[in-house]
Amino acid sequence: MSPAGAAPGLSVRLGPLSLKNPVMTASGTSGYGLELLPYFDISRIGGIVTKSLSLRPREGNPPPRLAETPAGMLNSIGLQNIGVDAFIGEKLPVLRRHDVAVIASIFGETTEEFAKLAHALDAAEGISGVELNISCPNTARGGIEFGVDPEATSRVTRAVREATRLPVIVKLSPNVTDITLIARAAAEAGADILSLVNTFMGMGVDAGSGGMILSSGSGGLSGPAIRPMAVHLVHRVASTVKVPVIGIGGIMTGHDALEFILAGASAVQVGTATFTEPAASLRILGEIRQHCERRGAAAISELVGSLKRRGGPPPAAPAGG
Ligand code: RRO
Repeated sequence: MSPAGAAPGLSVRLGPLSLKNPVMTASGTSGYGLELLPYFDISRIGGIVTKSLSLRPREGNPPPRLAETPAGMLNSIGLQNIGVDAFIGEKLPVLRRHDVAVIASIFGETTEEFAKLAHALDAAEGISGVELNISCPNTARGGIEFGVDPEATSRVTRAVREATRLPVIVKLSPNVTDITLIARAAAEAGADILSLVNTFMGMGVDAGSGGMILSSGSGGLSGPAIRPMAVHLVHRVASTVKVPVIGIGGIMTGHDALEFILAGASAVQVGTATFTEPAASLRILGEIRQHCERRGAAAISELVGSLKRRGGPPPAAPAGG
């Protein structure tokens, strides 16, 4: 309990990664973080996760590659990005002027490419960690190919672990039969932190024209529509592995963020909300602070995993998917 009137402690520790507060932006939802500067002071949030970076620039998929859905959004961007060298040379020097943890999301088509990316970022000043995107649903090679297979997850995590001293976050896909198998594989191979979930595979059909809505057919579904599924998966993973977990999936309010934190997440990432409200992450941080004050919690860390079963003891890890 906090002494009356004392501000709650919002800093969080995720293994080797310390953040001033638990709210980050999610990869792919605000470019390289600089896009947010016209809207708010990015040094007030816990961290920025960049769009996934590849060794060479990528143009991504042809339009249409974004579509609204009931309570969410489908995307098939196809990993458009400027490439790691341009990020380090052009974006990072500007980001470094802001006191915010920068997490570089990385994407490779092979294990070797992931390791090269991690190595390049290790040498760059101003990076607080790397997030391995082994869960992109929108590419023919790499991405989700790793994230659906415990052995491939293990191989790529180990290779990155050996290539960098930076904290290693592995971002998991929900498009698997048993996410705990992938989570265990990543943790045992040296992941410091797990983040989950990336988007769920989805598809939109325009019944009027009889065509597909996205140029690629299927894409990734995000937004409030996926939140209960994401909270469930975060709870399963946090109950299974010892490494800290970052919760992602349709967080629009502080209350939504608390769902993930009570279910076991030490921090959260805000994604789709940013498309309609660029400063959503900062507002959500304020709402988390108010929630702690109302509950009399001295620190947000007190609430991590504090979920209680209605009328009974705290729940054990559920069996099965
Ligand atoms: O760029 C994308 O299409 C994309 C990526 Br890399 C990802 O990880 N998740 C997603 O929904 N879209």
